[in-house]
Amino acid sequence: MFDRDQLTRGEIRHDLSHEEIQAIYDLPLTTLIHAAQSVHRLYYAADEIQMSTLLSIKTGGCKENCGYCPQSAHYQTTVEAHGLLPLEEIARAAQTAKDQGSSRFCMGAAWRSPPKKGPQFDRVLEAVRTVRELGLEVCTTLGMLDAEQAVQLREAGVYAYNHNLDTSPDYYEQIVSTRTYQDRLDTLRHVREAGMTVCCGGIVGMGEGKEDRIGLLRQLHQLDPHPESVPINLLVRVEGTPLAKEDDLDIFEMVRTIATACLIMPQSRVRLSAGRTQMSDEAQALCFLAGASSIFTGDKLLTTPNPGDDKDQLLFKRLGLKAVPVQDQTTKVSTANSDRGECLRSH
Ligand code: SAM
Ligand code: DTB
Ligand code: SF4
Repeated sequence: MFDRDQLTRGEIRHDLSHEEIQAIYDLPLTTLIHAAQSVHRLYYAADEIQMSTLLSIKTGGCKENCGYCPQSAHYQTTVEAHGLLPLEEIARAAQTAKDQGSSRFCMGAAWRSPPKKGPQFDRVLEAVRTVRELGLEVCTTLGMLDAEQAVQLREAGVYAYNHNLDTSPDYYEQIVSTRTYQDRLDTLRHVREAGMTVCCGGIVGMGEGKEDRIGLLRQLHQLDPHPESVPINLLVRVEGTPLAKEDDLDIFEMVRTIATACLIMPQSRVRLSAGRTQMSDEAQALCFLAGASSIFTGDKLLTTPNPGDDKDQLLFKRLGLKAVPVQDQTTKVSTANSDRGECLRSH
């Protein structure tokens, strides 16, 4: 069995079994939260939350059939599709995000994978350079990447690439059939090999069982190095998608997922991602206690609602939390090592 002391010392491991991760997940909630918060403080300031802002730079009409996603062309939702945004519009949104305290700007596109070379991909690369010039950490999430595209994005200045595993390998086929789990792992390898940091997590509340949440956590834990960012999304149920009528998840399952992620990937920044509009302030506070130290800001995620800056500022004030300061990112080298250095520094 795992050594609890080893765990709370924040040691980096990749070899915990399903049963060992389950034993952590099943700890009394008080013990689990205390352990996760203690480990979190080894690497991060307890009162600092990273603010990340999303912009959908190409919306809807996606060829994939991810059962949760309002942007899939397989489902009829109210999402208004649009092509790749003009550069000026992206630059304006990034400037606004910076002015409002965000340190990371994440551009998302509803693509199976970005178009190979050509004017569209060139515009994405130009957008990356523009956002980086503003001094923001640039994140992109554009679907599957091959090795060459990953290098191009890295050279343009992408710091982090988001590509989620979504759920356990066992439950995955119930949710998506147009791309395999292995396709996702291949993209993550290309991202890592190109020298970008990895942002990879999943979604809870899709009707999966506890064993699937643990299965997802184990997949993330086995990635070596661990993803620098781990977004945990609570399903946003969107009318028209196959998961629109999914039952509510007991919110403590989300809290346990976050705390376990913090314990089994101690240096990773765990992000309380989609689904905050469905959560009470108290539930969000529990997620922060469980070690979540990042959120998406603004009143919109990619296409669905998010609490918005006024609500978040009030919540932060009540909880005594503050944003990770915006540092000039223009000279930051996007390698895993520099991100780990930053984690250690911010302790
Ligand atoms: N098309 C790209 C891809 O799939 O990687 C990038 C955009 S995609 C919308 C980014 C992630 O958002 C997905 O991997 C999924 O984890 C999350 N997501 C999408 N729809 C969601 C929903 N309704 N609720 C919660 N998370 C969602
Ligand atoms: C992630 O894990 N969550 C964000 C970000 N990465 C790209 C996206 C959430 C999307 C929620 C549904 C929507 O707004 O379309
Ligand atoms: Fe397309 Fe990404 Fe939505 Fe899947 S999650 S349908 S790949 S936009």
